[in-house]
Amino acid sequence: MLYPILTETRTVQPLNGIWKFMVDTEEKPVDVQKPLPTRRTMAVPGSFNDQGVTRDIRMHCGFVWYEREFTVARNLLDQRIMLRIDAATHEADVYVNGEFLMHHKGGFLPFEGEINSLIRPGKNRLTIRVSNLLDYTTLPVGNYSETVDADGRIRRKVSENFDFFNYAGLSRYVRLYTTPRTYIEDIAITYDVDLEAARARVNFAVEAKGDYDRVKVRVVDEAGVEVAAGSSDGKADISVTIENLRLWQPLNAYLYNANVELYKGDELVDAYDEPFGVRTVEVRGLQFLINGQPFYFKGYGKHEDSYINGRGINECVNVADINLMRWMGANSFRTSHYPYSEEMMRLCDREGFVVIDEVAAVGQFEGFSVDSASGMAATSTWQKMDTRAQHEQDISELIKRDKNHACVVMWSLMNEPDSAGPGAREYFEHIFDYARKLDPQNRPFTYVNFQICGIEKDVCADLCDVICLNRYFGWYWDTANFEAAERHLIEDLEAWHAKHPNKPIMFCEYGADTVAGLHAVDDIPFTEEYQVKYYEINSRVFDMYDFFIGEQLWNFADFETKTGINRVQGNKKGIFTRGRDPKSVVRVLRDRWTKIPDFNYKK
Ligand code: BDP
Repeated sequence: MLYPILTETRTVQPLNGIWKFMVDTEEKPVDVQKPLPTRRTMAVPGSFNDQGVTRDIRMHCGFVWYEREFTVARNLLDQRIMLRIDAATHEADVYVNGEFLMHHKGGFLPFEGEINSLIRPGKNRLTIRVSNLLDYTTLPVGNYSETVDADGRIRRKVSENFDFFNYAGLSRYVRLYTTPRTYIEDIAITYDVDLEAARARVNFAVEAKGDYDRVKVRVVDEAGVEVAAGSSDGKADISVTIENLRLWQPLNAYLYNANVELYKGDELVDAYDEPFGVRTVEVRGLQFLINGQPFYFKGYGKHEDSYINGRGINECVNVADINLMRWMGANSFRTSHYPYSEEMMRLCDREGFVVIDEVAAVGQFEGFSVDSASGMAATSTWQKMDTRAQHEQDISELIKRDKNHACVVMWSLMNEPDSAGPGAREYFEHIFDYARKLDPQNRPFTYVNFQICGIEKDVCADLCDVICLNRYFGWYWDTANFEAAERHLIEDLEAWHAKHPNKPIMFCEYGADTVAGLHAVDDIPFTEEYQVKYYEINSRVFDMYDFFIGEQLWNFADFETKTGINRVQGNKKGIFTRGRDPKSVVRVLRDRWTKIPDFNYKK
C-alpha cells in the first residue's frame, strides 16, 4: 500500500484538527443520516482517552463517534478521491454523508476507500464509529465481558491481556488524497546486490490500474542525479542496475528515490516517488548479517506512548526519541507490540535506524498478568482463543505496508505467545508458513519468547530465524537476588544454545521497574541503583557468548498501562521517564553502547 504523497499528478489533504466526538452510550441508535448530536470535541489524530480527561471518556469501553465536514475542491472532482485512515484503534465503520463506505478491523494499520460516488459539491460529512473493544478473536487480545443494567443498557468491559493502556481512537492521520483515474496501485522493490562490485540489480514490480501503455522508473540518488532508468509496457517488472552503489547502512542511511510514472502515449498520467535504501539482510550460522557484516543489535523495545496524545502519533516525540537513541549509541528498536506509524518507519529509513517490525499479536497467552508473572501457566490458550483470521490479516497488511522499508530487517510475528500449550505448534507452523510467502524481500521471521514458556516448555522456537527472548532474571524472577539472577541467566542462555546450537539468540526485553528519583545503597527494587546493577549484570553475561547477537532492553521510556498493584502510574521500566528525562542507568548504557561497534562485536 502506497503512502499518500504530493506529486505532479496527486494531491493530499490532511483532515487533522478538531472533530466532533461522542461516546456511544448505546441507549438509542445513532442515526448516521443526521449530524452527530454532540457538542464535544476531540483532536485528530490522537487517542481520545487522555484528551477526554474524565473517566467516562478515559475508561470508556465500547463505541465512540467522530465527525467532521470537508469540501473537495471542484477541480479535483474528476480525480479518484480516496479517504485514507492510517489507524483507527481497533475497529471502524466509516460513513460519508450518511452512506456506509468501509469497515476495518485491526487498530494499527491503514485502510482506504474511494469516495467519489458518495460526495457532492460543497460540504460533505464524514462520520466514523470507532470501537476499542478487544476479545479472544482480536489482536491485541483482550478479556471481554458485558453486563446488562436493570434499564437494559449494556455495559461492556475490556481488561487488557497485555501490559499497556488500551489507548484508542483515530490515532494517526486521516487524509483525503487524489490520484488520476489511471493510477499506480503499488510498488514492490527487491534487489540482488553484488557487494564486492558495489552494484545492485533492482527490480520494481509496479501494479497499476486503468488505461496506460508504459511504466517508467527513474532512480535518482541523493544529489538528484539519475543513476538508472527503465521502462516496460506494464505487464513485466522493470529491472535496472545501479552501479557505484551506496548502501543503506545502520546509522548511515543512503536513500535513492524511485520516480515511477505511467504514460499513455507521450502523456504522463500518474507519478509516484518511493524513497528506498539498498541493503542485504541474512541470518547465516550464528550471525545476523547486514550488508554481509555481522550486526549487533543495541537498543530497545518501545511504545508509541506520550503524555496527552496517548498512542496518537506524535512526530516531535518520534524525532526526539530517534535523537536520544542515537545519542546513547543505540542502533535499533522493536516496534513492540504493534506496527508503528508510517511516518516513524520513513524516519527510520532516513536515519538508518534498524527496526524489528512487530505484528499486534500480543496477549496470546491465556490469563496473562503482570501481577503474577512468574507463577503463570497457560494450557488452553489455543483452544480458547481464535485469533488466526485477524493474525493473517494483520501480517499481510503489515508486510504490504512496510515491505520496501530498508530499516525493517526482521518481522516479529508475536510477542510472548503461549508457545508451549496444546495446539501451539500447529498454530505457529501455520502462521510462519503464511508469513514466509508474503515478503518480497524474504526477511527473517521471529516471535518473542515468554519466560513462562522457557527452554523446558517451548515447542516452537525452531521456526524462528533468530531466537528472541524476553527475560526478567533479577526482576520477576530472583527479585533482589542478583547472585541467583546472574546464575540463572547464564544457565538459561546456555540451555537455549544447547537446544538450538545453530541459531543466533538475542534479548528483546529485559528490565527492572525504576521510579526516577528513588535511591538506595542496598539492592532495593524500584531504585535507580537497582536498575543500574540489573543492567550491569545482564551486560556482563551478554558479553560471554558469541551466539548472542543483540540486546534490546525494556523499555526505552516509562509508559501508561492499565492500573494494578504492580504498576506505579504505568510501567516504570523505562530508562527514560515518560517525559524522556534520563534515569541513572542511561549514563551506564551510553558508556557501554558507544563502545560497542555496530558490526563485528562478536567474533
Ligand atoms: C513482558 C511484555 C511487556 C511488558 C513487560 C513487563 O512483553 O509488554 O510490559 O514484560 O512486565 O511481559 O514490564
